[in-house]
Amino acid sequence: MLPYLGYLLLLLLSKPLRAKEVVYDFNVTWVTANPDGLADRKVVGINGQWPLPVIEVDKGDQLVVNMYNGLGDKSTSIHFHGMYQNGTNEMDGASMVTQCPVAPGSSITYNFTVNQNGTYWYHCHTDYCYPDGYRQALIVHDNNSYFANEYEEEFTVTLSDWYHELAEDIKPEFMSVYNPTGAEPIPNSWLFNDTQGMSLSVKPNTTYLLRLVNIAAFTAQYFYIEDHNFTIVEIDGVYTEPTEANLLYVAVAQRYSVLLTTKDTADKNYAIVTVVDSTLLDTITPDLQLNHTNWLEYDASATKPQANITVAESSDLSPFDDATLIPYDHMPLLENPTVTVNVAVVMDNLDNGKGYAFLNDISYTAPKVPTLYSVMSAGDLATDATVYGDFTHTQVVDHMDIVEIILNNNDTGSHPFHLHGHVFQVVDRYPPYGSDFFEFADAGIPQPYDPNNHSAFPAYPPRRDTIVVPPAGYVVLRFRADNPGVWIFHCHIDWHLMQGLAMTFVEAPLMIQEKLTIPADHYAACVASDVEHEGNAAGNTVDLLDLSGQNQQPGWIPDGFTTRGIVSMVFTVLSAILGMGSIVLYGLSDLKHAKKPETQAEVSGQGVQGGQDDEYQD
Ligand SMILES: *[C@@H]1O[C@H](CO)[C@@H](O)[C@H](O)[C@H]1NC(C)=O
Ligand SMILES: *[C@@H]1O[C@H](CO)[C@@H](O)[C@H](O)[C@H]1NC(C)=O
Ligand SMILES: *[C@@H]1O[C@H](CO)[C@@H](O)[C@H](O)[C@H]1NC(C)=O
Ligand SMILES: *[C@@H]1O[C@H](CO)[C@@H](O)[C@H](O)[C@H]1NC(C)=O
Ligand SMILES: *[C@@H]1O[C@H](CO)[C@@H](O)[C@H](O)[C@H]1NC(C)=O
Ligand SMILES: *[C@@H]1O[C@H](CO)[C@@H](O)[C@H](O)[C@H]1NC(C)=O
Ligand SMILES: *[C@@H]1O[C@H](CO)[C@@H](O)[C@H](O)[C@H]1NC(C)=O
Ligand SMILES: *[C@@H]1O[C@H](CO)[C@@H](O)[C@H](O)[C@H]1NC(C)=O
Ligand SMILES: *[C@@H]1O[C@H](CO)[C@@H](O)[C@H](O)[C@H]1NC(C)=O
Ligand SMILES: *[C@@H]1O[C@H](CO)[C@@H](O)[C@H](O)[C@H]1NC(C)=O
Ligand SMILES: *[C@@H]1O[C@H](CO)[C@@H](O)[C@H](O)[C@H]1NC(C)=O
Ligand SMILES: *[C@@H]1O[C@H](CO)[C@@H](O)[C@H](O)[C@H]1NC(C)=O
Ligand SMILES: [Cu+2]
Repeated sequence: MLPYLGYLLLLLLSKPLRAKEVVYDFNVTWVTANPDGLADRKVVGINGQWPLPVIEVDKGDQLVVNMYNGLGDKSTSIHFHGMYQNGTNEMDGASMVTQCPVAPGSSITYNFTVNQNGTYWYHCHTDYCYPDGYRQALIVHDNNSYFANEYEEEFTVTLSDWYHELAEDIKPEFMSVYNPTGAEPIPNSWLFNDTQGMSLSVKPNTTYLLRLVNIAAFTAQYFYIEDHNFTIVEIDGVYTEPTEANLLYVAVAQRYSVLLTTKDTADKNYAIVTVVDSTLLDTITPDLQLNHTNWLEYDASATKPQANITVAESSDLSPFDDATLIPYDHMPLLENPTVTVNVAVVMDNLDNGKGYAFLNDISYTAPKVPTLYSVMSAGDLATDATVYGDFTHTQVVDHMDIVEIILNNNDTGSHPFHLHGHVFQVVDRYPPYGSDFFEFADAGIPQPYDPNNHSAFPAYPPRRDTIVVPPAGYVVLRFRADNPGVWIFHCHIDWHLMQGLAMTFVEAPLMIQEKLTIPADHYAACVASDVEHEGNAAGNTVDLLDLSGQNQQPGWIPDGFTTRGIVSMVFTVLSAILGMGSIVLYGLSDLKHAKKPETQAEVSGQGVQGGQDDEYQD
């Protein structure tokens, strides 16, 4: 009797509940690819392949990734975007935040439990290596989702932009005195699941789950399917009330899962249309193909016509407003904040003439010791933000604090902000999605959030891990500090992160010390990279409050000079030196002509910056 009961119990429990260990061995090396058919280029491959493998696990699984850096010339790491890393902060993969860069010839193992559902991705988070192809989807299957029985098959599709040059070769032209306005590098092309002109083969009268992931370095894209509506069921790993839509705006790092029901008849193929948000681009050369057609293929023998595009950049056709979605679990608005972080996005020049990005007056500059390792070695002082240095922009919060981030945008560009380790509630956004969202509202005059005069907060705010803060507008976000760890909050446009658009949350540092053990191979990566893994942000292990020698952002332009003034002065001098009448300031294609060996001053300027734009940031 008893053994029989035991057997029954085992039968009942083992099938749905047994979590397994899913192991991936990644040998990361350079390979050659040409996904847009325009140029062969060096890309980061895994086990000799590119596109990279999609990581797939079931909810509850233990995911183990053994990574060997076989690149030979470049450090690397992996961030599992959207994974909470609850209890495993050391596995978050952000170089100089939670680990050291993994040097060529070194290995590291990531090992964590995936206790969440939905659509995610993984990407390199050391220097700026993910635009070089080191990014791919990560799917967490969940047979218990409320829509699990509503679809027959699923598709995962990535959207991305594509550069023909290595990010490290683009960088010197972007972070340059020749580009004082910080005009972002213009991609050469755009990809749909790492290719172009793809067909998704479907049967009529069938429902599919389509997972969309924007894995681009820079640009958002609009997405729609001709003559088809679909139902949003997930954003960034959070199930939503099923919500019908026909046009999505997918910013960098965001994910949408939609249910798509095909038509009853199969006589025709339909265009799947993507349109680049061209308001992000400073220059649009005539050769750029900004909108693309892929197909929902009902009949392989029928024609595949190019789409008749119905969305223009500032058309009155508005994308679905993600700020209005309701999480399926109806988690209510978090209570009033116990900590408020009020920061504004600012783009400005520093005294080396280059363009930087700031939250208030700090341009994130990587510390000499990964912030998590400073937590581990700071004892009781770990609660003092001083330890983490002046340029990591660290906010220390207590366990279970309700944190409210008021993110004002004093810039005229939009920015997709991402928080590691959490999803946040989107409690307010201005302006709301609409015709003037991407153009800037209010004539581009920043409208800061007023805590005493704002629109009513939703009862069940949408939660996600990446949100677009509109030009000259704001977002207000809330999260509960229920995940001890060091979590970076940053703009996911990789060029803006390079310019310093990031800050750090150190959440419950004393609990981190209690609960975490840094694996030996993680510390060994520091030794191999010659990066210190003890002490404060300056590597001081004796006096943790002495930050002398810390990495710093370059100096401010002296009082009495305006940015415009100094930039035009620099250019006057340069024009004279170079014997040029004028230099066109926008677009890298123009900058190429102006590219010159850096002057002595430039070189030493970079030296002072240290971690800022040379090392260890994504
Ligand atoms: C990684 O791949 C390269 C190129 O195929 C090979 O030479 C190297 O031995 C591999 N290393 C490991 C650790 O698998
Ligand atoms: C991964 O971590 C789990 C839990 O700590 C442990 O049981 C397991 O042995 C680890 N696996 C590997 C391959 O390190
Ligand atoms: C989920 O369902 C699919 C399809 O029915 C099946 O192949 C898979 O094994 C199931 N996964 C789990 C963890 O039960
Ligand atoms: C994850 O899946 C479970 C079971 O399907 C569900 O109850 C839970 O709400 C989901 N989590 C989120 C954040 O949507
Ligand atoms: C997209 O690309 C990945 C990686 O090559 C592949 O696993 C996946 O099946 C592709 N998606 C579709 C819909 O073909
Ligand atoms: C899509 O939804 C709109 C508005 O709800 C509706 O007017 C239209 O007929 C729908 N289109 C299709 C193809 O179902
Ligand atoms: C489509 O599928 C539904 C449900 O499977 C079925 O009731 C309906 O008759 C089908 N319609 C056609 C035209 O095949
Ligand atoms: C689509 O792209 C073509 C060529 O890039 C351009 O001429 C056209 O204006 C674009 N249409 C829209 C709606 O963006
Ligand atoms: C494209 O769409 C417009 C607006 O709906 C329509 O007037 C035009 O005839 C269409 N062109 C083609 C080639 O279908
Ligand atoms: C952002 O703009 C607002 C409104 O113009 C201004 O009050 C605030 O000082 C600016 N913030 C920063 C950091 O420049
Ligand atoms: C509150 O905000 C609205 C919209 O921004 C504005 O029109 C109104 O004047 C503000 N009211 C007060 C009292 O500031
Ligand atoms: C982390 O796990 C704890 C329970 O161990 C839970 O209370 C908390 O909500 C989790 N936080 C996140 C962000 O997953
Ligand atoms: Cu940005």
